[in-house]
Amino acid sequence: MASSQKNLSSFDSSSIPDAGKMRFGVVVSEWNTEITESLYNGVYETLISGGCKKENILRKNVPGSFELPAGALFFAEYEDVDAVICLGCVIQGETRHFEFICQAVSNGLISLSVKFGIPFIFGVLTTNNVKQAKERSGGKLGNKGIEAAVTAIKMVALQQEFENRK
Ligand code: DLZ
Repeated sequence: MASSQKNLSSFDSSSIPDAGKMRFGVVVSEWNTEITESLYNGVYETLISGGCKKENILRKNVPGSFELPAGALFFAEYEDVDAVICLGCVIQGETRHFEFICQAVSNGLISLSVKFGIPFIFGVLTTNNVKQAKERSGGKLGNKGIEAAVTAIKMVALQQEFENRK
């Protein structure tokens, strides 16, 4: 289903694993801050309602989305976290910044997942305009922050499932 018709935040809350013993890093880009703050609120509320303790949600800001992989790397190197959620909003402009930033972030995060063996979640809106971004950060198409938090919880639970079978 195309995202224009789907509420990105619709999920079955009974299928979300308990996040009571999980610890998350959240990296938030300061570009398009109104949007990224809404994404963060979605992440925070979803982690808390999933059972995560306040003190186990560690937040750091970075100047723009291009810096998200570096911020995520610092979490992996210096903090004991189970997953890192990266939040940004890249809006198509008149230059080619858009494609370079989006590619760098997605490639950077997948490389980090492979290097550190923990989930790095891509909570970055890549839209044509501010209207589309607002619709996806608490508007009529839900909040991608919620989706990012649910994905993080599910991926940590999956990893723990494998580890518990050792
Ligand atoms: C420079 C730039 C531009 C043009 N657009 C965005 C954007 O829409 N969203 C975003 O998160 N960041 C943008 N940036 C900033 C870059 O991500 C980065 O912070 C700078 O290029 C410095 O490395």
